[in-house]
Amino acid sequence: MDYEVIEHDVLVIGAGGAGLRAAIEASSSGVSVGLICKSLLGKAHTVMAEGGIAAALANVDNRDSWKVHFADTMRGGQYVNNWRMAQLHAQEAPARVRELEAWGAVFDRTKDGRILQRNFGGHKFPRLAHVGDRTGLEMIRTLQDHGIHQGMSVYMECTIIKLLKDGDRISGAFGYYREKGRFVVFKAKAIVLATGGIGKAYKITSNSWEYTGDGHSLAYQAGAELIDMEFIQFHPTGMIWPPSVRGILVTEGVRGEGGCLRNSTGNRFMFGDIPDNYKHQTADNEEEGFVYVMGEKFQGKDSRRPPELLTRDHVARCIRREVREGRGSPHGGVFLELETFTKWLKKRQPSLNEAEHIKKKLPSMYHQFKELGNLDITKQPMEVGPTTHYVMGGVRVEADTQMSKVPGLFACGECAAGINGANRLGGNSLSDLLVLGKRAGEHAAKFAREQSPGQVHNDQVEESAKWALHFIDAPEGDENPYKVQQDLQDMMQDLVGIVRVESEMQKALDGLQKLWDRARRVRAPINREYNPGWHTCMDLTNLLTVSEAVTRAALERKESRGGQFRDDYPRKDSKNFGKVNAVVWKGPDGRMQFRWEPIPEVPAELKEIIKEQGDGKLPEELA
Ligand code: FUM
Repeated sequence: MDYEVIEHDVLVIGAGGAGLRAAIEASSSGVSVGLICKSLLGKAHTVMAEGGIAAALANVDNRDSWKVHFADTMRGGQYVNNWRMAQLHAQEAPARVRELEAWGAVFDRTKDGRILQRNFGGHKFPRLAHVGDRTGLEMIRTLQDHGIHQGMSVYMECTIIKLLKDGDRISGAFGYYREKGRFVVFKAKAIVLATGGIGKAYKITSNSWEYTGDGHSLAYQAGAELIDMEFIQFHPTGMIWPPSVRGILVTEGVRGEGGCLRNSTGNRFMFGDIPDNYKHQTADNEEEGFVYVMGEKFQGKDSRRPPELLTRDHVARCIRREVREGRGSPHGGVFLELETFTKWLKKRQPSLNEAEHIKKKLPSMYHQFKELGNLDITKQPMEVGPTTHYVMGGVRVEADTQMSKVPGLFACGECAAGINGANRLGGNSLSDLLVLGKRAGEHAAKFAREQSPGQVHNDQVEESAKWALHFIDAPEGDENPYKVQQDLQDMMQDLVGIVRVESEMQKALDGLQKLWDRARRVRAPINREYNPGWHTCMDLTNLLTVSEAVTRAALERKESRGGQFRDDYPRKDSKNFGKVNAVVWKGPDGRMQFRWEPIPEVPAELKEIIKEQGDGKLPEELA
């Protein structure tokens, strides 16, 4: 086989926020770093975290602290999080945000010039540092500008299809350049996976074409374990009309800026759905456009919480219920309007120009709806519905270093798991990727410095190249890769979506077997150049692997918790599932294996923090 060979100490696969932050850290420690982007540098799902970065800077409410952020993250994750990751994240996020600012990120400001923070679902205090509704974009721009001056080499439009190993440890990666289809071998002492999520396994998603679970699947094939794959986050608000833009994100920032959800009768239905653990006192004053739901001691002007800002899993299910029970909007969603809040604001600030205020706070949303939906959000309500946004599950890694069980293989960002437990709070992904991305880069560089290079074995390269080429050359295939992908997306959406039941998931497992068979027969028989059909043939292995992991874990978890809602087990079952993670891995026979693994015990001092922040209850009582 003909292929280029490139050598680095550390190879980072994925160039969104997590990959960039890891690459910056590794580069700045003096090792040679290669950064691989599946598409162009700067095009990453990170930009879809629009509303802000969660960090307890306490600029808007000085009662905030890492302890409150930690407790909120554990509560959001329903106590199946990795406590150590949640602790590191909450403690280190403020420093990472300030560092980003020092590297040139522009943030909206408080009147006295500090970084402004807004409310977001499940965060007790206004905590999201933001730039209008373009925070993820600003983060990528900053990291990219800073990163390219650190001396890393960037390989764009390059896809990795196999991790190479020397015995147990990582020794490199094999892939191809998407344009010409040329093969490339990267030799590396350490690899960081930062490939993002799996949204393209579903029909309705905020994710773009790159998010096919590559890192999850590469790690799984290389012998790492995946955990928590049953927990999928359906963001409550995606666009639903016109059909061509269905799933595109409508930032939670809209609700953070006072947006209200209403059904077809005009009822603000979230008022009727405040779970007991949030409902300490509800100053149910609809006229004022919001309700206090976070408990007396957290009340105050800046900690008002509209019920629309309950956690995403809860809001998404309420929207689904409204639609199913015939109270939806014309195109099958609900309405999200800004008028109630801007009217309320106008009463207090008579000079306010409501339309300009909305355009200033939510510039991208204004343009998105204007251009894609021909709708003016300053005057008309948006139609929104749930969209597959994020997977809490991913590669099982060690909390402090982010290394998986495969020596030299690290993972961070969405493709790693642990920090979010059963459900991620909005804004925590951006701070997670800064905190744990930095740690992954630091420890990958350390690992690389301490190791001599592993061998790249030619038989592994030849086998992968042969596998890749058979989708073009082998005569007997009769399946269209796009059709297989579409059938998978339809099936996952219908049978393993927001609300799940045993019989449907069993059907999905059978369906997955058939899709695996069909995926072996897909072909894209032209040549390697500019052949997206060929790329899809290869993506299918990743998509099917992650879909099987989601389905198997979701079937085993016979309870409802966070991103997993079972209609046949609608309650949390603390006794059986409150202290365990679902683990899948590839067995020696090539089949997916499953086991439950106990979650490490939360240390006493952190239990105390949770108790103090969470109604005097210990995590084991709350899980
Ligand atoms: O709604 C949003 O802006 C998304 C944020 C996130 O997923 O963290």
